[in-house]
Amino acid sequence: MKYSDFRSDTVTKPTDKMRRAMAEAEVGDDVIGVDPTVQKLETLAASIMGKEAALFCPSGTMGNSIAVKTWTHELQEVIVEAKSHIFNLESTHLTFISRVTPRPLASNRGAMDPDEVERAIKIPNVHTPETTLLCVENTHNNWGGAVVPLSNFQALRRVADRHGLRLHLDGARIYNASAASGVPVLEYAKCVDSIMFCLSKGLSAPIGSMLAGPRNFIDFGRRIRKALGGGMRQVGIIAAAGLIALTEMPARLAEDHARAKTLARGIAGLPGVQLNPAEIETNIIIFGFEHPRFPVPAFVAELARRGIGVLGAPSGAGIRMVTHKDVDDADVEAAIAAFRAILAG
Ligand code: TLP
Repeated sequence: MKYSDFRSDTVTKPTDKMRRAMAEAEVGDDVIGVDPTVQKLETLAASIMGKEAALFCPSGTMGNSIAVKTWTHELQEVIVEAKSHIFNLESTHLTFISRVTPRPLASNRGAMDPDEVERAIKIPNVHTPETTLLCVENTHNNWGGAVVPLSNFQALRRVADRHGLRLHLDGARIYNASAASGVPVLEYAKCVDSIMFCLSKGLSAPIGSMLAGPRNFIDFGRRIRKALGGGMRQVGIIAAAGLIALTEMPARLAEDHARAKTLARGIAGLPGVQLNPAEIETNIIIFGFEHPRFPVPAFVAELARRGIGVLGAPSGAGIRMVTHKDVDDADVEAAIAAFRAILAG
């Protein structure tokens, strides 16, 4: 039986072209700074994002951790969005690595209210931490792949400038945001001091994320990456796939978004499924699921038994499904059929 894997776009396998490029990559010791393929990737990423420099990181998590560590120091506070990856899955890293306090703020589908952000900025005194960094996420994973509008970035930039805050973008899926909105990635990147984006999700590279920003930020970030154990040697072998991810894969993301819409329309309205297909903007579908016969884990297991991989949503009461290069129209049809067979029975 075929397994249709909707658990995440992180499951994408490298393309044949990536594998060939990996086999043939020119490499050197990147810790010494002599891997030509990594240098090519870092230069390209920096220029696409309009930043002075970029750093190849083993994961998005490490890219975000380096950014927070580099922009802050202890006794400081970071404003984060309440459902963001940085807050929900990385706040222990913020406290462990950077020793800063995350201050979560609610949002409208990932877009924080600039006035609320302004009110949350602390005037430092002997009692309180100083607010020095604001983090945003686009697309917003936990808000079901919602696209945060460029106008929100511009408004947050003005707030950050008024108060001397740095602005960091967790743009793990910034190319999905761009594909859905038509806004070039550079326009989002222009509004922020630093951006992390992943090559290993919808763009299908096997490993790797980029962190881009000012030269001195990246120089210090390179030291932090080494301190965290992320200094990698002949890693051009991985960067070679990243180059293809960056140059060739963004163009196909609209296909994933169209499939997510088809999938959402196909399962919305089935017993237990709480989903408004109109809210699906990109490749992530998160929906509430409540069914008298199937608690979420039982339903997830039943789908898996029928060859459909999904994950329980981070909130616990729902389910997440993600479309990507390695699921096609037949996988979407199979998923819809499995949902119908289980729930309509
Ligand atoms: N997201 C993963 C899981 O961690 C949930 C996924 O399957 O979606 N920022 C955002 C917005 C992310 O979604 C992720 C990973 C990261 C950062 C971390 O990237 P990695 O997994 O490369 O450390």
